[in-house]
Amino acid sequence: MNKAYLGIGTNMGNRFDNLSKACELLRDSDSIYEVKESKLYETKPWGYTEQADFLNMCVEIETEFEPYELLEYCQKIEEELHRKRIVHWGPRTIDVDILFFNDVVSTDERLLIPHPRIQDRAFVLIPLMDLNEELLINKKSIKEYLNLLSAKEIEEVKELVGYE
Ligand code: PH2
Ligand code: MG
Ligand code: MG
Repeated sequence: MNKAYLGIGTNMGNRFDNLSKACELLRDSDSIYEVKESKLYETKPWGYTEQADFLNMCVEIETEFEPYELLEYCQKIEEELHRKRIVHWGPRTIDVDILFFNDVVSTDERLLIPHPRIQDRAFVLIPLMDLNEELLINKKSIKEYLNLLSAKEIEEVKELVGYE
């Protein structure tokens, strides 16, 4: 059995529904077991900043998929939730990225694992910490990377009532 970590983000439509549906679709797969969810975070857009705030989370999954099969399944979820690719790093109903897959290193341009920008993104590091504080990138802990970043634009979502 393989263990993988996924990063999920959304900043269009009902963001909470989008995250819920993405997790439901992960659980629907016969090849994915044990979907463990992080907390949810409202985050300021990173990279391309002229867009709405995101909701972000991470999940830890156990899966029989191999990396490319998991990639295809993540893309299927994105299609299902009507993601359109318009602006690079721009607004999206859902983005499902593979962050880690066991300790696989893939340098193929279609599938880079570990995800190359985890260490720059507090919106990924913080929910990853909810799931597993022991994860390492280049032999450094995610906590060490997080100490180098500002986490002030990452707000835990505590009250879901009326949330979009
Ligand atoms: N995703 C991006 C670009 N910028 N910013 C936040 N806060 N959250 C994201 O998920 C995100 C982003 C491209 O994948
Ligand atoms: Mg993506
Ligand atoms: Mg992404």
